[in-house]
Amino acid sequence: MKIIKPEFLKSSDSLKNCPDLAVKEIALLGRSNVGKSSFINKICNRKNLAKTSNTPGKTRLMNYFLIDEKFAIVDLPGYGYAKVSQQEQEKWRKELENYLLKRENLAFVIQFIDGRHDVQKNDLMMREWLNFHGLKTYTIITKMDYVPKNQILKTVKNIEKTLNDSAIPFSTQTPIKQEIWDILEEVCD
Ligand SMILES: Nc1nc2c(ncn2[C@@H]2O[C@H](COP(=O)(O)OP(=O)(O)OP(=O)(O)O)[C@@H](O)[C@H]2O)c(=O)[nH]1
Ligand SMILES: [Mg+2]
Repeated sequence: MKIIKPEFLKSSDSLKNCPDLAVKEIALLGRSNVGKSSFINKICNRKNLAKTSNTPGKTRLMNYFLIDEKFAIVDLPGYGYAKVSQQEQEKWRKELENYLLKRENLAFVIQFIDGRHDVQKNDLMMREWLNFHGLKTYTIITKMDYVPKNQILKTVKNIEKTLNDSAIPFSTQTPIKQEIWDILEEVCD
């Protein structure tokens, strides 16, 4: 797969404001700052299609990207951003759950885990929730360029063990692995 025409479609604050689409969509889920927006830019080979930032909590809306008119990617707000008020976090959690449980276009979720750290408690809680509701989920480990070469295998194995799922390493600094394209292909038919 080679992405030729990626386009930003719209931002949505809730399920009811999500676009009417004729294609399926993939939702990107992970803690703030894990690299979800950077992932979109990398696979689309664009610098600023999705807004990235060193300041966590940049993405507060669900951002829709239409990829070659074949599928959509939804960049979801990162969880675990402490500076957002408790009340706002709770409101967003409800919107997110509503979206994940009811969005008909949703094919599967990709959960992003930061390769520099162990799986965090909120990552695990999120995964348990996804599993409980039977949502199909893939795992991608980000920022692998920070992980020393001799630690890569251990890092991947640790995360796989904690989540009880296979995980694909990823970095904005190195070529994209075929397994990632394989996942994206799945949503095209
Ligand atoms: N070195 C390196 N930096 C990365 C990688 N992925 C993301 N970053 C950096 O990490 C920071 C956060 O990346 P974002 O893509 O904005 O993270 P996000 O998950 O979209 O964050 P929110 O929108 O807050 O949920 C940015 O400064 C990125 O440049 C990576 O693979 N390697
Ligand atoms: Mg983002």
